[in-house]
Amino acid sequence: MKRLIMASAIAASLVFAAGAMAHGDEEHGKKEEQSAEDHAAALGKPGDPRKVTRSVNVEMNDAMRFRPDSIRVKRGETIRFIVRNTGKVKHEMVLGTIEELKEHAEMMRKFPEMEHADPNQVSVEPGMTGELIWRFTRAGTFDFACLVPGHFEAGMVGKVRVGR
Ligand SMILES: [Cu+2]
Repeated sequence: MKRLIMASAIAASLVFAAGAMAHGDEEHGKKEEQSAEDHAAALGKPGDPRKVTRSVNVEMNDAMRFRPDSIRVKRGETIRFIVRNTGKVKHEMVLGTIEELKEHAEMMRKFPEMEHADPNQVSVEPGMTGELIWRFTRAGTFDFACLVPGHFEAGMVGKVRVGR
């Protein structure tokens, strides 16, 4: 049942994202760009591993912090986040808008054993390193967070600033 709930939530967000992508990135007015920023597709799309332009190292720790917690990229860059968990509990890095992350954190609190594997997130066991490849197609400030129950609430969040 829990899986079902999450599966349909993911399906809904995928449909949403696919619709936004079909519009294309380039030739649209500011208005649409603004409204697109309200959901996941606003921050880009899963990156092609063959087209990575830069790697960024990120550490996650049991102080409930990302290091760095502020990352700058250029619009159009495909970033390989190399995410190392130096703590003793599992952590994860999930890209999204702060509203989505809040909603997702709420769901994780209700269903703490929920596992998920979306292209905008990577879960990393203690002492391990994971990777997340993302292409940032829009300028703006986006967020990332650890959605292991309690971590988001403890301030395990960061920002990606995408410049033109
Ligand atoms: Cu965490």
